Formats: sequence, C-alpha cells, structure tokens
Amino acid sequence: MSFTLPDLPYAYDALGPYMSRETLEYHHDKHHLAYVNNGNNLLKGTEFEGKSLEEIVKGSYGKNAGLFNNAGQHYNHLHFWNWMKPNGGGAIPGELEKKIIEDLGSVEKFKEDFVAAGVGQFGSGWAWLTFKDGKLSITKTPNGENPLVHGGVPLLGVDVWEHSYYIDYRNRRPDYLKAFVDHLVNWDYVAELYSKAL
Ligand code: MN3
Repeated sequence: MSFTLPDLPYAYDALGPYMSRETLEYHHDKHHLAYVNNGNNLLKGTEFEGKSLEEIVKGSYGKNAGLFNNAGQHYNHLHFWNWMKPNGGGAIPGELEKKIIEDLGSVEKFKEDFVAAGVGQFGSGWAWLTFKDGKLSITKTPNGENPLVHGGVPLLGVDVWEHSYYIDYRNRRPDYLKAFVDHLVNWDYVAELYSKAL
C-alpha cells in the first residue's frame, strides 16, 4: 500500500478557538503531507511495500529510521485528526470511564497526568493513553514513536511537536494540553479504539 493524506474530518475553522485554521492548514496540509510524501518515497523498494501501515510502523522500528519516522508520524496524525472534534472533551463513554477510574485513579487524575506527560516530553514527541496487557497507562514518546512499537495500543495521543501549538499558544505547551483534554478530545473515537483493543 502507499500512504495517502485524507481530508480532515471537520472544517479547518471547526476547532477554534482552541486550535486555529492556520494551525490546521500548516499541520495537516504541510506537515502531515510531508510525512506521506517522504514515507512513500522511502517505502519504495523496501521489504515493507505491500504491508499495512501498522506492520510498516512496527517492522521498520529500529531497522529503517527514515521510513519509521515518516510512517510513524503518518499513523499518529491519521489518528490525531480523529482524536479531536468540535466541542470535544466532555463526558467519557461509560465503560472507558470506568476503566480510567480503575487503572488511573479518576478522570481528573488522568487529565492531570496526561497533561504532565505532554509537558514532560523533552522536545518533540507525543503523550499517550495506552492500553497494554489489559491495563491503561499514560506514556510519552519522542519524535514519531508511538505505543505500537512497545507492544501497546494507542487509545489517545496528543502531538507535542511545536508545529501543533506554536501558532496558537507560542511557548505555552501546558495551556495547549489543557485545552486539548478539556475542549478537543473526541472520546467516542477513543472508546471505539478501546473496544477494538479488548
Ligand atoms: Mn504533528
């Protein structure tokens, strides 16, 4: 398979005021597109041609850094657009909420720890709600890495590369992360991934 860039699942101005049209234009149309194009070029002639994106991400990790970085970021961004929605945040579907309380203490504690993971990721990377061995945990990864390569399933991820927040928040990464958990998260999509991972 080759990588393709899907349209955003909402209008470019739909996530305001928490994420602006300008951010989404740059982030989706330029950054994500670059991962798609570079990934396709680096995929050519490798053993990974014809494999699924998930197989490429897992298989190229530690073996083909160029391909991994771009395939990983393509995977992360495909989900990232769906991890947000207009008027997001809010109520978490029941089963998932129960599991968050069971494994992570409370919804409030989850939010605090998720934001702290994003703030604590030095440089570029991602913070995650990860499902692994029947348990939820909060993790973080550098650059294009994600929980797949550590045997987990990424249920929710937030991009903490500066391109994701610098236009709207400048250096205030914590404010971006708080806005993400309180106003942007598409919990229905997270719950869908959780039910598939069970
Ligand atoms: Mn990004």
